[in-house]
Amino acid sequence: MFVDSTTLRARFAGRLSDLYGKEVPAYTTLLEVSQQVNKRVLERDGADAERLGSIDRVTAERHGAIRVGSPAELAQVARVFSALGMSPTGFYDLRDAHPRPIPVVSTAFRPTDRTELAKNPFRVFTSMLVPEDRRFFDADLERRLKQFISRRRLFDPEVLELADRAEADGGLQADAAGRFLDLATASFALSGEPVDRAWYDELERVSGVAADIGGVTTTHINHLTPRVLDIDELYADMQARGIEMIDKIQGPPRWDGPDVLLRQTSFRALAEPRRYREADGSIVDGTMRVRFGEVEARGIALTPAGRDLYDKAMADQDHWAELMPGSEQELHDQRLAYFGYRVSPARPAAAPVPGATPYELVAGGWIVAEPIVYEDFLPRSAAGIFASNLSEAGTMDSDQGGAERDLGWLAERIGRTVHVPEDLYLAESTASFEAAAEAL
Ligand code: OOG
Ligand code: NI
Repeated sequence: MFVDSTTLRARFAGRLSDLYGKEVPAYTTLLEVSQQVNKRVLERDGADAERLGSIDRVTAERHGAIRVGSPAELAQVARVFSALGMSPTGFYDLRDAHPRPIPVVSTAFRPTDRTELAKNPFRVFTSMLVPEDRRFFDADLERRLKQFISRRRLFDPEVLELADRAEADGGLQADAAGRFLDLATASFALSGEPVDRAWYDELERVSGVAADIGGVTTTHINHLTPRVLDIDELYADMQARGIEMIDKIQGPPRWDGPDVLLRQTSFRALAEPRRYREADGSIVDGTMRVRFGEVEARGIALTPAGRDLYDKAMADQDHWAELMPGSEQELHDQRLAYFGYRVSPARPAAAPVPGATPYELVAGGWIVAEPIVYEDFLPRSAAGIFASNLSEAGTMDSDQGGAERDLGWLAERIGRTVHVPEDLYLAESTASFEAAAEAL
């Protein structure tokens, strides 16, 4: 039997969730609490609860985070995720992030098509170290880091070969699919390989994230994040269960208006057992505390104008409710958020004037606007999540030059298109409007 890329993606997300639950037990608690919260919100709000995605989608929804060391490694990650119908989308530069700079640039692998997102929206935030950035790494450390990274192997050649086949054929036959899922999942497990203590510590003095990436010989899933419909309620429930959360929810304050973009929060996972190789060559048991639990609530995707307003309102959170429009209708009419369109069942009998805009057709009652959910990430939130889960401050010399990186650079280095999120939302909005206008 043939297993298509959509099914591969759903199965992979499930496998990873099982793996992470075994490795980080608090994640299983988080899943339980998320599902309870979602059930309560569905009972409380009825159809409104599903306005930004069906309960089936939201229940299965996860994002993972992984970290790699070089463009070559990122290109391999892209092959694996491509087999699952996930493409690199967005570019995030965390190096000038507040409150703490992180020496990585990132993208997210995700499905880009609405129907694929509805079937399974699994996405993976993927960060790549920038050893060339002199603010963090001097020339000698850059050289040693690159050498270390170029010598390791994150993926078995077989998994890459199967991934290429799945990408070319849109899936794999059952046996190959099973093998691919086994190998791909195992690639993201925490390794039992001893960690070179001196090397890890040297990198950790620069940045905990640099050590997590370049101080070990494998990559691993750093966190796996479920989606909840009421993140304030989840936060309170987790605390009531004795799990210590970070001190706030990243993103806009709780309010009565529409949810926009993303709100996230997290807790630090317990230290996990890890073996170390000491300077004298001896192997000792120790622990490492790098992974965590995160949860998120998603809102409407904002246009660039909406994003500017969001940034202003975030900088002045006490006045959030005065700055942000309090209804979806206003977000739509002021072109601050992205909407899809469908023909209104209650439309007037008379046909609209040809060439009418979405705004005119909505105002005249011919079509209805429905919010498009934000499928991406936020540098501000990402930086907050990174920072809140690091123990050491790290060191940075801001007098040194950074290395220029942007979406085009990333695309070229991995040999693939990196999608621009706003382009995808706009294309979706336009296509749904054209289909609705056509149907009228
Ligand atoms: C990624 C942090 C960013 C998010 O949800 O914004 C992130 C990481 O810790 O590797 O996952
Ligand atoms: Ni995350």
